[in-house]
Amino acid sequence: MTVTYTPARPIWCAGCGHFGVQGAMAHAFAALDIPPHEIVVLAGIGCSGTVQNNLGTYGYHALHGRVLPTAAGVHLANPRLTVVAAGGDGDGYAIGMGHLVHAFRRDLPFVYVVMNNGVYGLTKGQDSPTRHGLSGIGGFDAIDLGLSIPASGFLARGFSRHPDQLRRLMTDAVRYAREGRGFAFVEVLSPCVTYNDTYASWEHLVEDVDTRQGYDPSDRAAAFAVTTGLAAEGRIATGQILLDADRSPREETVPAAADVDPAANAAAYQDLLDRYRV
Ligand SMILES: Cc1ncc(C[n+]2csc(CCOP(=O)(O)OP(=O)(O)O)c2C)c(N)n1
Ligand code: SF4
Ligand SMILES: [Mg+2]
Repeated sequence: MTVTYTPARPIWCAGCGHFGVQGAMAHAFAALDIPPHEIVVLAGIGCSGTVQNNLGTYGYHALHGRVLPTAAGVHLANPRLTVVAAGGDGDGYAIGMGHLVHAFRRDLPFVYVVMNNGVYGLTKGQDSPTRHGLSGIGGFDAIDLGLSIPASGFLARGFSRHPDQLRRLMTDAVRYAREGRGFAFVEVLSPCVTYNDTYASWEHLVEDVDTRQGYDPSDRAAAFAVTTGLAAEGRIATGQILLDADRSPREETVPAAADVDPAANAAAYQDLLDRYRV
């Protein structure tokens, strides 16, 4: 089956890193030959929060910071869908931060892509939780948070300037979630050329752990030592940082078909309506 994904007209500034993220998503969907009607891309609020408009899949624009619970709801309502949540560092790590802890902990099988540019691009460049110092990054690190939660099984970081690496990571993430293995988290260093142009500085700071001799992404403690060690040198780990490749699909997270059948749940639904109407 040949599937083509034709973007609409993105509203981003020329050179914005988010173009690379969109390209990697479209590449992953095509490489895995997923029919567009089986994919839902949800996004939060921000420049990053418009990516779903540019893909020929189902799309949903969530409330600011609430893309993760919304994506979880989509997955639970129809586990056969491939669900990709996306958003910015402001959306995901500031107002939406609490949900990220539960997404790692709960480990539902969908993808979450965070476009990290160190700023709130849409509202003209205020600092996000990840921004620190002149390098434009070095504050909060979501990969380290993910490593600290034992339920996490897929943690990766790419860079919009390195499209081959990003396409590979995105494809692996979508495959992992589509196979029902668990939550696949991909952070993308995605520079904001207008308010925090970090293409050049990040180019010198990133190190792809996949090219490190002996790096084992199934070793959580070693991964943590590498990411924090690089951070202590002011550098940024990219690549497949954690992968629990043996994790099999977790059937217990998928509700039985009857659970999402509106007819079977009509009485409970009516009860909910009655309770919240007053
Ligand atoms: C409830 C609420 N609070 C604040 C805002 C203002 N606001 C819009 S986008 C945004 C942050 C965007 O930053 P980020 O998620 O990093 O996306 P980027 O634009 O950098 O891609 C904020 C604070 C809002 N829209 N809604
Ligand atoms: S303001 Fe920044 S994040 Fe927003 S579209 Fe422009 S370059 Fe991208
Ligand atoms: Mg941002």
